[in-house]
Amino acid sequence: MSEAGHVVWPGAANPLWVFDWRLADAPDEEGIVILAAAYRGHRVFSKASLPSLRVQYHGPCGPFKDPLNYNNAHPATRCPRSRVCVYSYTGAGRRALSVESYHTIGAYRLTHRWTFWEHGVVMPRLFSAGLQCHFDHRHHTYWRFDFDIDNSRRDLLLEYNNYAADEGWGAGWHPFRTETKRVRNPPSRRSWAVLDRDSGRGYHLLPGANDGVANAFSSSDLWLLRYRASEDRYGRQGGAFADGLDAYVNGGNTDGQDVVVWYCGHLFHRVHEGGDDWHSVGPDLVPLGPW
Ligand SMILES: [Cu+2]
Repeated sequence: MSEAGHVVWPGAANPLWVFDWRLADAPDEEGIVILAAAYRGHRVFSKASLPSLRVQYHGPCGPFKDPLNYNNAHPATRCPRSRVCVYSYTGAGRRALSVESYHTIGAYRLTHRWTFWEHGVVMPRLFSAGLQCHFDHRHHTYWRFDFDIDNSRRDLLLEYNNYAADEGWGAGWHPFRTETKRVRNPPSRRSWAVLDRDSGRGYHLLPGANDGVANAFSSSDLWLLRYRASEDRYGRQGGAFADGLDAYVNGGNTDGQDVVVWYCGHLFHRVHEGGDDWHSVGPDLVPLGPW
């Protein structure tokens, strides 16, 4: 079974966001998938998804790979008749649309939410509560963003560090012209952006305050890849012991190509806080340029 829908928001007369969404069952388990998303008539992603969620214990449990699928999703109060809830609200004076699913896996309770703001900001989030095992642990949350800014051609990824010189993209911005993987560096306010080289439109990816930094279990925070259809494995990406992403970093040209960005947030649960505390991870995606 699955659920799917089409969003034109806030209305057909003057839509800000248009996209399709889908929540599928095993083995295509990658949470709520956003497809063919456009903001103000310009394509942002061809696909955005959460194909891997790996739990690492600081103790004799796991590791686990948790699937987010239709089968372990449940209707929640706001939408009692569906497993995916699509709703609008206003926050800080701005309108937003969220697409959300609530899942249970063993003792874990998980909410996966995509929020699309009227000023173009996108907030993917994973919220987690519940203790499966009485040890501190991290939920490593992998989002895959198949950006197609305007179209699938001519995209480029840049990295910002406050110490870096201006190479023609503005102070602090450095372009990556081949496939690479990166870790967060909060002291230099490290962040990333995907830019369409023709239109100058792009999206700035800002790590969330609780997203943590990679460790040996999850060796990177961001992977920049050239799009290859064979590397979209739906929910089959990696396993409990490895994310399998490093195998995709093999020198592909990413300068003015169709690029894919994987981003990992590391959600930390301290056992002494008990199981009822909800924690969240996820980056903010902020539009850059003339949208
Ligand atoms: Cu947890």
